[in-house]
Amino acid sequence: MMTAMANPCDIAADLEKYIVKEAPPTVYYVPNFITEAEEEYLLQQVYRAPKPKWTQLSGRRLQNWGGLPNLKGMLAEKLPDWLLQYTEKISALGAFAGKTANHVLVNEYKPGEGIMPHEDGPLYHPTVTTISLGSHTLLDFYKPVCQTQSEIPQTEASRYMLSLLVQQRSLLILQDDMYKIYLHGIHGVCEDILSERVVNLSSTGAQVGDTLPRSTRVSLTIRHVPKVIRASLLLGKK
Ligand SMILES: O=C(O)CCC(=O)C(=O)O
Repeated sequence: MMTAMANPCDIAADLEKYIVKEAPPTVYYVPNFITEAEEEYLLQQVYRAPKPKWTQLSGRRLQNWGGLPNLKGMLAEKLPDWLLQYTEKISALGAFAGKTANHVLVNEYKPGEGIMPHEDGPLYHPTVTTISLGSHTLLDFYKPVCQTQSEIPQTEASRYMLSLLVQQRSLLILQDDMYKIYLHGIHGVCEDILSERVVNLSSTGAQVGDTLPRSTRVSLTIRHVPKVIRASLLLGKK
């Protein structure tokens, strides 16, 4: 896989073996997708970005790379080389149906921070790929609010479906129903207690009942935005 890896394996050839069968279609979970040296390199690059590159939100801060996706089309900006290496590598696995990822969100979560359940929506090719740095997290999945059952209260707890343990240095790929139908979120907690609802434990080395304290986690959310405005069009060139 990555050139610096001690034990390279060709995940493009057998991506299927990384499918999490206990989840609806389709989750690929690849532990140790990058080496510790690559993780350190990526964290260094993230923290070398100038302060204005960060946007502080409630519960996390983020960097946006590649342009701002919107309905009219993203005015694409070239990704820096340190991200290009990885967007190209993941795209070469076929994650974006032959297209190359052109957008990266860098999220930083301190222990106790998280993100509300949400869908990634229609601005992206329906695949999200995530490299995790610095810490694990638990990614929780929820059924959408059922419009035909408005008389029954639908709480977050009643819609909760399953969780994935997403370890540092792993690659997670979500496609199909796991992208299009179900919502995902991260609870703002300082530690995770693993239950049997964490469905990918067999590929993590962790066990039900383990308590995992969180450190600061940085995620690289790598996607393809199909609708792009070329800068040359804006400048009136053909
Ligand atoms: O940090 C993560 O793994 C999830 C990020 C996410 O859901 C998002 O940026 O929309």
